[in-house]
Amino acid sequence: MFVILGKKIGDKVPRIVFITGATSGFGRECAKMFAKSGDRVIITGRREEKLKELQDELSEFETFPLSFDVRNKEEVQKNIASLPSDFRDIDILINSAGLALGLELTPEALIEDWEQMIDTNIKGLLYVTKAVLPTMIKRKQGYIFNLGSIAGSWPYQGGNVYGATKAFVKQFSYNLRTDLRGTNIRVSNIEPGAAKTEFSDVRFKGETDKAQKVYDGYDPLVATDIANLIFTLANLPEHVNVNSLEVMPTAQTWAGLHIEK
Ligand code: NDP
Ligand code: 8X3
Repeated sequence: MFVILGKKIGDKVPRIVFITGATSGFGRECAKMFAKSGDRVIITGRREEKLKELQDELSEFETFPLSFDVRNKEEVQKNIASLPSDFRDIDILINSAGLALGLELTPEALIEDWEQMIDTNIKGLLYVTKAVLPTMIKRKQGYIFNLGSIAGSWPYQGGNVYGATKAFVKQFSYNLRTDLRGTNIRVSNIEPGAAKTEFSDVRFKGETDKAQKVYDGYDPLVATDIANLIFTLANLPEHVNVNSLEVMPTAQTWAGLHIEK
């Protein structure tokens, strides 16, 4: 029987879970779900106050905050190398940090927005993955969840570079899994459709009306839907690897959204 901070958590051996983008949305809900199930969770993001808030909310459970920007290669390496020994043997990596910026068509889109998406969704994910992999390879165990998107498979107007970064995440996930043959490390590319988080506030740069409109007239996915799926996959037997998981709100199809007037 394991006892963590005075709480019985059954016979389960706690896993060490490293989450990027834990200050909001999918990453935050994953942190709550894994921590409450008795896992030991490293929560990361740029906003220290949000990490503190989450740590306070999960004060009965084991969390370890690290604040860094995934775009900064040195910061990523330094922060991961600084983990105390009881948080170093990472079993599960959830690469959730990411963003879309703008919905302009290519001619009007801002190069700076494209660069930030590429630096975060592609390069940031690569820096974190590269820094976490050695401990997984050494221990011949691990599970990496990458947050792709339906936008990585299906084009839409204004999705130009955002969708392309998620296509990268998908193909990198498959290639990574291929490279890791024989290591016992699992890789899943999670591909959600429209989900109500801070995602649209970020995409529309604080224009709340525009952001809210994205979710009007139908039931979007919510962060717990995605956290539930990731948690379920993480609990499958070790010989099972789900390569990709595409999930949409029921109201969203390849024909677009069904909006109730
Ligand atoms: P949120 O905006 O709610 O969360 C995004 C998270 O990413 C925040 O915790 C933010 O933390 C973190 N982040 C962004 N930039 C950086 C950075 N440079 N360094 C470190 N952390 C960063 O969005 P979601 O939870 O919805 O999105 C999570 C992932 O899922 C993203 O990759 C997104 O592209 C993808 N996705 C989202 C969908 C949706 O409709 N919501 C659908 C499909 C995929 P902080 O600001 O504190 O640094
Ligand atoms: C987010 C989903 O369809 O808004 O990745 O691009 S979508």
